[in-house]
Amino acid sequence: MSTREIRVYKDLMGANEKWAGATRTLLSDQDVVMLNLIGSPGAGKTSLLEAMTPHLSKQARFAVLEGDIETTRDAERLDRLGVPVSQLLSGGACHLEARLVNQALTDFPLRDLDLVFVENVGNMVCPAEFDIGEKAKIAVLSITEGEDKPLKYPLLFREARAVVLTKTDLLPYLEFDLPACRRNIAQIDASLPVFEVSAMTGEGVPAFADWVINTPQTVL
Ligand SMILES: Nc1nc2c(ncn2[C@@H]2O[C@H](COP(=O)(O)OP(=O)(O)OP(=O)(O)O)[C@@H](O)[C@H]2O)c(=O)[nH]1
Ligand SMILES: [Mg+2]
Repeated sequence: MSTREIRVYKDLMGANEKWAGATRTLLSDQDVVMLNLIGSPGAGKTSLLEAMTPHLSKQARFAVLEGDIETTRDAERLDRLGVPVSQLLSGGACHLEARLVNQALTDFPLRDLDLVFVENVGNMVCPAEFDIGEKAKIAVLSITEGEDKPLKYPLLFREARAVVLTKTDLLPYLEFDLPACRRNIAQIDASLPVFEVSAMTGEGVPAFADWVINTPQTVL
């Protein structure tokens, strides 16, 4: 009688949940809040972090974990501003997994930090499905992507605790319907705060940074 082998791989999400849980415990023990920025490639996530840095660094001690498929380019951008930063390479995956984030966090001096931002791999879909142990997910949507995106990719907007609408300096040049975009976001979750920002002009950046700093952890 011949035998045949069937390999079964399971519980991948379960393993991810365990690492996410370990991270949550690690961060709450050290009283550090971690925010997971999620948005399409080029939505302006790194630019938002760069623009927030002068304002945030006056009020909080923060570090950044940069998620990408390849290169250390984004980490280099934050490093140039003096922000403590590590680059996480996803190995081709479209999202960061909790284990990699946990490993990187254990190398940070968490005792000296109040906040950690994770810039997830540029993607509006996959990262929203994965818990990495963050306190809150933040949706980053640029106005160049179109006002219909919250309706077409609702999971991110269901999971997020806030939305940052980026590149508002381009509003005069686009047919982007801002009120419709706000209505579409509200259709997914009417309680979501929406911040309109331009990393280029700096408009709206302090308001979002203040929200990050002043929002009680219990609300996030
Ligand atoms: N006009 C304008 N352009 C912006 C703004 N923010 C970012 N950009 C431009 O958008 C492009 C992408 O910006 P990034 O900050 O690299 O976007 P990202 O979301 O970090 O991209 P990935 O990490 O590759 O997913 C760059 O050319 C930026 O200069 C903005 O507020 N206004
Ligand atoms: Mg980036």
